[in-house]
Amino acid sequence: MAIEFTPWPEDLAHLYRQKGYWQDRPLSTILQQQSQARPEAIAIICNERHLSYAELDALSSRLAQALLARGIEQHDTALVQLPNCAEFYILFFALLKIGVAPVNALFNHQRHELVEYARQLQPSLFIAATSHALFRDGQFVTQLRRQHASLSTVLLLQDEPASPHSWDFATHGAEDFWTCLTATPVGDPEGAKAESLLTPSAAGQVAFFQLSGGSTGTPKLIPRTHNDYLYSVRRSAEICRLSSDTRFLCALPVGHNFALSSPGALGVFHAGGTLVLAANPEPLSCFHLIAKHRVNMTALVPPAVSLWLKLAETHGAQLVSLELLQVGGANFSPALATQVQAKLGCKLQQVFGMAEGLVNYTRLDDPESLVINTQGKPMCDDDELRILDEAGNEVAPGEVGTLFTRGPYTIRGYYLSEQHNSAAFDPQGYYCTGDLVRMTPQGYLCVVGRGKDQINRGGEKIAAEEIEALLVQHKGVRHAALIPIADALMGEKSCAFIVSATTQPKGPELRKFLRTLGVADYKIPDRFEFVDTLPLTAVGKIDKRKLKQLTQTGANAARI
Ligand code: AMP
Ligand code: DBH
Repeated sequence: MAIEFTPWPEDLAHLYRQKGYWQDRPLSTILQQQSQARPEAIAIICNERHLSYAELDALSSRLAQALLARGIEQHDTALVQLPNCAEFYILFFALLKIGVAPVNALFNHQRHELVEYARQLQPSLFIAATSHALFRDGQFVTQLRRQHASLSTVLLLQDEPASPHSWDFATHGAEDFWTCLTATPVGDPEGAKAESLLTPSAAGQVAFFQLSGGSTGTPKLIPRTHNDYLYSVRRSAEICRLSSDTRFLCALPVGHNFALSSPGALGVFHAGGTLVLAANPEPLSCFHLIAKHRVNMTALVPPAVSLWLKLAETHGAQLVSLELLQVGGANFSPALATQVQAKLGCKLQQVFGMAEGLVNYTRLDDPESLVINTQGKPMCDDDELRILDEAGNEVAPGEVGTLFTRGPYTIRGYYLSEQHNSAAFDPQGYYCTGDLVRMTPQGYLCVVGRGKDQINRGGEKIAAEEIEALLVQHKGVRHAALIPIADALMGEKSCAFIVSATTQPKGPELRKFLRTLGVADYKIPDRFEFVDTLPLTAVGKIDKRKLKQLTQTGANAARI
C-alpha cells in the first residue's frame, strides 16, 4: 500500500502540473539523466574516492537489486543514519529506484531520536555506520530488531580500512553494507532484465521523509513527494545558476534539507556538477578541500561563517576558487553578512528555508542592501504567503507577523499526525511556519523572530517541549521550561529553568540523565537555572517571555 500523506487539493495539483512544476517523474531521474548525458563526469568526491555518474548509477542499481533480493518491497520504509559520505547517495538513489521511502536521521542523533523515528515509520530496513557510538557493538541493533518485527534487513557501513569497532554482525542479524552491495553480480546477462525490475514509487507519492525541527513533544516526519521535491531542486538549481561546472562543497549534514535540495547535492547532480564531501564545516579541513578540488560554491549555517571569517584572515588564499557562499538555517546578522565578500572573496546568498517546503533565496544579482539585510524571496511565483497578526488578520504592509505558506512544494500535513496537523495547518492548507517575518516593498522577507516554542542553536533546532518532557522524568524535577538564551557564536543556546521536587538535582546530574535517555548532544541544555516557581501567563501557561526577559536582564532567577 502506498505511503500515507496529505494530498494537495485537486485544483491546485492540476495548476502545478499545468504550470510545469510537477512533471510526474521520479526523483531518481536526476541521476539517470546524468548517467546517460555525462557518464564519465565526476559526481562525488569523498576523501580519495571519485565516483562518476555512471558509477553512482550502477552502484545504486546494484544495491537496489540486493535489497529486493532480501525481500524489501516497494512502499516499505527505511531508517537511515549515515555520516557525510558517498554511500549516503548510493543508498538514497537505490531506495528511490525501488520505491522505498527513507528517513535520514542526522548523524548526531542518538538512541532517543532513532527509537522515535522507528516507532513512527515501522521500517523494514535500517542502515547505519559503525563510526557512530551507538554501533560500536550490536546492542542497539538487537534492541531495534526486538522492538520492530517489521525490521528485516540491517546494513552497517564500516570505516575504511577495516573498522576498529567491528563486531559480529551476523549474531545481531546485520550485514556489512559493501558486502551486501558487491554480492550482487554486475554485467551478467540478467543485468538489463534486473534493471527493468526496479520500480520507483509513483511521482505523486511519497519519495522520502524529511525531519522537522519541530516544536512538539515528539519529532514530526515530513513526507515529501517526488513531484514536489524534484520541482524544488530544479528551481533551486536554476536560481543558483548551477551547471556542469559547479563544484559544490557539502559540509552540512548530508540529509539536511538545505544540503540536499537548496540546491544542495541533488541540485548539483541535476546540473551535472561535482559534489565534494566534507565531514563537517570545520574551516581548516574545508579550506583545504576547497583549494584541492577548486570548489566554487558551498552552503553554511551562521556559526560556521564566523569561524570561516576568522580563519580567512590567515588562510584566505585557499578560497580563490570560491564564488558563492549560501548562508541559512538561522538568523544571520548584517554585521557578519557585510564581511563575506571582503574576507572570503565570494558572493553571498541568504537562504531561508524549511524542511516542510518553502525556500526563499536572495538572487545572485540582487543589490547588496537586499542580500545583506533580507533572507530572500520565495523561489516560486505560486508560493502563497500570508503574514498574520495574533488575531489571524493580515498585517499592514511592512509590519511583523507570523508567516503562513502553501505552494507546489510545501507539505499539507505531517506524517500520521492528524491532531497536530489541525494546529500546524490552517483550514485553507497554509502551513504555520511559526516564524515572525516582515516583508519589504520588493517582496523580500526579513526573519525577525519566532513564535514557535523552539530553540535554534546555530541552525540545529530543539523542540522545547521534547526536552521538558524528558527532564520531568527525573525524580528530582517537578517542572521544567526550556528557553533560548543569546550566544555570540551560536546565535542561541538553550537554558532550562527547573523547579525541583524534593532534593535539588544539579546541572551535571540532569545532563547525565538526558544522556542516559539517549538524547542528541545538541539538545542537552547549555545552562540550568533552579527556581522556586515558574511565572505563569493569565491563562496559566508558563510565561516564557518573562523567563527570557529574566535571562536578558541578568536578574537573579531565584527571585521569580
Ligand atoms: P525546519 O522546519 O526544522 O526545517 O526548520 C526551519 C526553520 O529554520 C525555519 O522555520 C526558521 O525558523 C529557521 N530558519 C531557516 N533559515 C533561516 C534563516 N535564513 N534565517 C532565520 N531563520 C531561519
Ligand atoms: O533550516 C532549514 O531547515 C533550511 C535552511 C535553508 C532548509 O530546510 C532549507 C534551506 O531548505
